[in-house]
Amino acid sequence: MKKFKFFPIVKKEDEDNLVKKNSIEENIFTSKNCKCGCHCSNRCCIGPTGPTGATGATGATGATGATGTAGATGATGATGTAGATGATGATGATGATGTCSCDCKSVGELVRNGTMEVFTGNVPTNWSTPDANKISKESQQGRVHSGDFSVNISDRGVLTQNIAISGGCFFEFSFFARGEGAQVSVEAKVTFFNAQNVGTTGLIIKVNEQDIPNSNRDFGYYRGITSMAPANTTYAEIRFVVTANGGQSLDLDDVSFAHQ
Ligand SMILES: [Ca+2]
Repeated sequence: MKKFKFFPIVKKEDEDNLVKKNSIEENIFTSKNCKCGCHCSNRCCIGPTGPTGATGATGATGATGATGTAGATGATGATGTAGATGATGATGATGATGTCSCDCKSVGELVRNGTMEVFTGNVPTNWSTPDANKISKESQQGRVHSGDFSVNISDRGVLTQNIAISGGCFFEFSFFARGEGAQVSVEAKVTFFNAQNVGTTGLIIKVNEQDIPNSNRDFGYYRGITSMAPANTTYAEIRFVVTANGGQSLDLDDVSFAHQ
């Protein structure tokens, strides 16, 4: 019986790999045992150095360095032109209510004992006279305007009162009077005085004889407004001067002086 020898089947791909493997092993073998210029010319190991390759790409930018020291301050420049005026601001809030410091503000009645209700001797308290014999307290019915008393002033009798005031104001002056007889006249005068006692007339109310009521329970009411007291006024004087004939006289009551 004929014998058959079996050979392994080798694929084409395996043959190529085998050739490649042998070639690599051959080169390795050659590199270990040969040097260029030796007798194994057909198996020389390494060829000459090739040309330098192209320059590689530029690397990434490095980190920023530290900030340097500040330079010296430069010279001041010229002043620029003024800008346009700005718009007006909003109106501010209303301030607190002020207090009146007006010296002419009324403080009420300024005459002391103008009602002639209090007397010191023959003279009403707070009033003055150069001759007390011409002044007397009157209490008869029909001869008193109000209260219990009036003051009686005989011929050439004078009755005054000084009242401290400030200048620059107007004042209202008034009184009630009756004649104890028809031949009685009276001049009532307000004079403003400064610190040097220099006077300025502020008001004169003059009532002639036969013009003053002289019946019982019948008084005349006289009233006037002064001129403005000079700025340097320190006090006002109220002065009554009576002229009467034949023992006649004037009954006076309820004198008033106040800021107008
Ligand atoms: Ca009286």
